Amino acid sequence: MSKSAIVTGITGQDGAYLAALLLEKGYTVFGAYRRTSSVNFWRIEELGIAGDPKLKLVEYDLTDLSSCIRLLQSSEATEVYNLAAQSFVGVSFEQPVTTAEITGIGAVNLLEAIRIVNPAVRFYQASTSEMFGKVQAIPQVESTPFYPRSPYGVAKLYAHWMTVNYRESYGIFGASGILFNHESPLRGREFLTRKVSDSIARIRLGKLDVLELGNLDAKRDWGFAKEYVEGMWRMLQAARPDTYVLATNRTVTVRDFATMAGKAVGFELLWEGRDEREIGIDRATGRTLVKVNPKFYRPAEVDLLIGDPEKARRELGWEPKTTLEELCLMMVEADIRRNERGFSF
Ligand code: NDP
Ligand code: GDR
Repeated sequence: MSKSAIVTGITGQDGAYLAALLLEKGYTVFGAYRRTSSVNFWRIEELGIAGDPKLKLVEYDLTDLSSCIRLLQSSEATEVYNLAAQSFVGVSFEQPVTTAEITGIGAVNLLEAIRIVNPAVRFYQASTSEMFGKVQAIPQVESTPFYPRSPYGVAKLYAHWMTVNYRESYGIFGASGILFNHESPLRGREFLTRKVSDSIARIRLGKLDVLELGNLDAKRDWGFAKEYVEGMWRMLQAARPDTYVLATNRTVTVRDFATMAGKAVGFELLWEGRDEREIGIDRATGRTLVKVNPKFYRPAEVDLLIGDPEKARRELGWEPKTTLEELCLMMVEADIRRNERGFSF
């Protein structure tokens, strides 16, 4: 029998890659999106799956339990991947309540819908390395204590524990993937890597003067999103529901990522000054290409993330393949092409 799955957050980066993967595997995919005056499907269009007859786009409201119940009833899906969230850490400080409702309670609405409609449905929760927050161990693994540092991280931690709780209380197959940052040409432009790749492309094309960033010292473990969604799927095919870290086990500063992106288009960035006065200068021309703007600082920062995906490697056979250099080049090249044709997402 052909399988079917619900993917919430179908309009986001991971939703698009996961839908493509599931379609490739023969699934019928119910891509759930929220009602807005103009829905944006540019990512599934870029992947060429928007018109696939096995991709059914369905409107729902994640914050409304009855809507989640109807989503489960009408689709008769056997797997649910909960990727929808207010996912931008910076915004969560400005909108903590909305973030809690979508990113935290939203997951519980789906878990409740599963419990009511069909407890045999397998559930994937998109958990995050932001739950580790203030570093308690290096590298971070599944047993590392959590210490979230943003309303987003706190909301995700609630959803994570509710997933574990539904697993233990009701025997629901609830898997939680603690995914470290994963990026791609489909990343939203508000996130660091895509902001950098898009801005560096525009500087190279003469469409932007300077790239303004916040904390250059933050360190992140960045992988390729397309590989991470494969890990999500594997978690739901496992014999038992569990919690897994997906990461690359390499960490790089924001500054070094910007240097890498500059190199992809022939800039050699040299860094001068400190803190708010730090700038990145192109060696050949002496031109300032990167500046710090404190408006991009966060009230509380996660300084260092690096994850060890050994458990996922051992139990799921999952491992990352694309290097950060390859990923960075892929993103900058995509943004050069997009900017040349005036594409603005
Ligand atoms: P995106 O920000 O690209 O996508 C988020 C999705 O959530 C979008 O489809 C968005 O829809 C949807 N959404 C936002 N608010 C609502 C709402 N009120 N109701 C319904 N849907 C809503 O995130 P990613 O694809 O990068 O990430 C997928 C998931 O994984 C998220 O939960 C994220 O928090 C988590 N995660 C991501 C990591 C990463 O590095 N990318 C790492 C770890 C976890 P719309 O287009 O309408 O805004
Ligand atoms: P993050 O991603 O907060 O790790 O959350 P983001 O790309 O926003 O920030 C990464 C790091 O870069 C620093 N930074 C800046 N960030 C942005 N966005 N813009 C800037 O100008 C800038 N300058 C410096 C940040 O302070 C931070 O340290 C992402 C999201 O996808 C979450 O949903 C997910 O859970 C985590 O990754 C894992």
